[in-house]
Amino acid sequence: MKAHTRTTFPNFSSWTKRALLLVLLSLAGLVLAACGGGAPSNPSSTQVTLREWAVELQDTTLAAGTVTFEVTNSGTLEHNFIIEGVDEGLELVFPGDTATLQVELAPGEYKVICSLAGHEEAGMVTTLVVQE
Ligand SMILES: [Cu+2]
Repeated sequence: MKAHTRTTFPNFSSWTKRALLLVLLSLAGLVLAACGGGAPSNPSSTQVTLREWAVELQDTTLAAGTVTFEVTNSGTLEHNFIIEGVDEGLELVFPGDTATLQVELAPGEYKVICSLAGHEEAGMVTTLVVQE
């Protein structure tokens, strides 16, 4: 009998703790959900370097979602930045300039090129992998 009265209150207390924990966990879940699926692991922006003759990606694998590319042309010729299968691109980046491009990326494998005549063939091509 004594043991019973001793356990009743602690049981209630641990139930309260469990309920509080559940509330905290679901709040944490809401915060995570508010950030959007996949997006939290993406950097706010990623660097790209264009030069003769390469397209260099700081991150070759990104999570799906909104990505801002900061594209610097460190070469001596004009270049552009095209992600095949994505509507937007940077038509012309002058030597020494940095341009930004914000795009919405769906999961998949993308060919990234400079589409100026002969540049892709000369080596300005790389692959970007976008994961779910
Ligand atoms: Cu080029």
